[in-house]
Amino acid sequence: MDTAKALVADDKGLLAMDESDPTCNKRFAKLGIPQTVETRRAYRELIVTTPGLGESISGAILYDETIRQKKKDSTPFLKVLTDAGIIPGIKVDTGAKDLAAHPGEKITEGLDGLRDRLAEYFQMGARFAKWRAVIAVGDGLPSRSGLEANAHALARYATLCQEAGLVPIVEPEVLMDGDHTLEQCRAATEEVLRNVFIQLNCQRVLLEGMILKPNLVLPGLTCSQQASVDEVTDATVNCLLRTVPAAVPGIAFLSGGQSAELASARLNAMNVRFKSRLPWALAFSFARAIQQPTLEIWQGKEANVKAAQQALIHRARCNRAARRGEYTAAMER
Ligand code: 5MM
Repeated sequence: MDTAKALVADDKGLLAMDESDPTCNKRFAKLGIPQTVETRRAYRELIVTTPGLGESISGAILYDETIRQKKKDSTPFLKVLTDAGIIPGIKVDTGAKDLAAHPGEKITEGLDGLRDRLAEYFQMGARFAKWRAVIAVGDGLPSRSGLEANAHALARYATLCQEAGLVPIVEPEVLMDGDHTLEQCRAATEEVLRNVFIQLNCQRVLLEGMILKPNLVLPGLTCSQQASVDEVTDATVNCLLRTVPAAVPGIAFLSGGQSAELASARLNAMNVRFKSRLPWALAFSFARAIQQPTLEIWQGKEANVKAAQQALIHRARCNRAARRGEYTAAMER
């Protein structure tokens, strides 16, 4: 419970840097950065050594490769993070695979052997974990059985985490891909969250000792009718009020492919308009919306490290300001 509270304290948020090797390589490839263990390590060193990162970031989500890596001078990343006041976390799912007999739907794997892996990560110094379920919206999707299977896996993972002394970040992500409307996303997200909390209760998860990491309620990327910031924030907060128990200390949104600025603006609007009326903290746990500008500036070149770190700290500060309802477009100039 203390760790869960600390992850959303002081208007800070989480930095997701848990890209698996294939995802990290894909992002590198787009920018012409070599896809090697060393470039991935160097990029993660750039992130964890960013001066002042701990002023806006409470926790960093690592990946199995990254949690074992060190700076060039041999200091473990785990030590660098904890010295900066950042709580280390670890992604423990092993990825979303096709769900049998459910065309277009995925199930997240990784429960087999999880108890032993969690014990090892705890012993290494991790204090929270993350598992992501992926839900597509479309014709007949998500199916009831697809929803239930993913919610059940999230809940099994969450109880195992708490048994091991790790805070589970529970991430059911309704994807932005597709032409579905805001209303379809709202309906799917509400159904997903309802199922997730039913399963979390069934599996005896301590709600005070977890963090929810959901999507915002948004129209699909190719939907002809996009939504205003106020429409998105209304739909998102109302959906969460209907489904997330007040005992949960914090909700840390994923960015899901939104631009960095829009993710900050929407988080800000939610906090400006609703903060005083909400039982949980509304925070962030972004990957792309924090890292993308940094990656584009870095381009794999040592000479760009400082500028890339400045971009990272800027996004982290913008999102901390958004938690306070103090983010403005002027901050981007
Ligand atoms: C960093 O991306 C994570 C998933 O990585 P893999 O697909 O390679 O396993 C992902 O779980 C991430 O933590 C969340 O989706 C949040 O990232 P965004 O970019 O949506 O903020």
